[in-house]
Amino acid sequence: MIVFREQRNSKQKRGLHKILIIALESYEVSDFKRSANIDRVIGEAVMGWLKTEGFRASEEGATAVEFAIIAPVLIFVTFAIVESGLAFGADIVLKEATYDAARLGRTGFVTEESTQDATVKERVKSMAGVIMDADKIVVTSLSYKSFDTLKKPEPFIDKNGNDIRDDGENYTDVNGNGKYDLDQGASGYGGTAQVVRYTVTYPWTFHTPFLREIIGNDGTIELSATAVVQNEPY
Ligand SMILES: [Ca+2]
Ligand SMILES: [Ca+2]
Repeated sequence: MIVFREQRNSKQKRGLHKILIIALESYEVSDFKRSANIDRVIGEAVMGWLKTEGFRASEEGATAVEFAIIAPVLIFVTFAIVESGLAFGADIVLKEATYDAARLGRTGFVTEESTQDATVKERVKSMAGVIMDADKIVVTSLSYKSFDTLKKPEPFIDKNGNDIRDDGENYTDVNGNGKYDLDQGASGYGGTAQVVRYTVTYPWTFHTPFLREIIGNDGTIELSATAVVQNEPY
């Protein structure tokens, strides 16, 4: 637990506050899209502050050293909080975009001189693109004849009675892709009154170094959203 002692000059607190503001101001949402270097942003903010007022006026060497140790920790914790908040926000935005695109998809609406695929994807990307890189958003959809068959495997004749489909056992190629599938959904947006499951994913990347260490995978997590709708009888 890090606590500033009250009797100490409040200059340190003001200094930290100033560094945080400088760093946060220069570290905008758009930086996440460009994979900005957070080390550089914080480094420049600290150096900028030290140059202007820093410790030049401070005569308490020990306090200065103490502050120099604590400041980076507090700054990184602050960035971790900001980054986590942005990731949660992005997750909510992605879910909203997915629901909205699914609602659009169920009407069969197609933008003039476009396709349904392009229309649906454009809706997701225009909504979620405000906080993430639209080019990295992946939209997939699978259609089913009814809710009963949602995510169900293609039916097969279980000759040897082991409850799994073995090579050579006959099956019904529901989605017509020429092979047996554990999910019988057909790629696309389905026909009239069919059930369609929309899935949207995004590789969200954290930039704070110690957060990246904790998360692993180069600081990238997959945000995912799904929506299931039944097409209108168009
Ligand atoms: Ca079998
Ligand atoms: Ca199949």
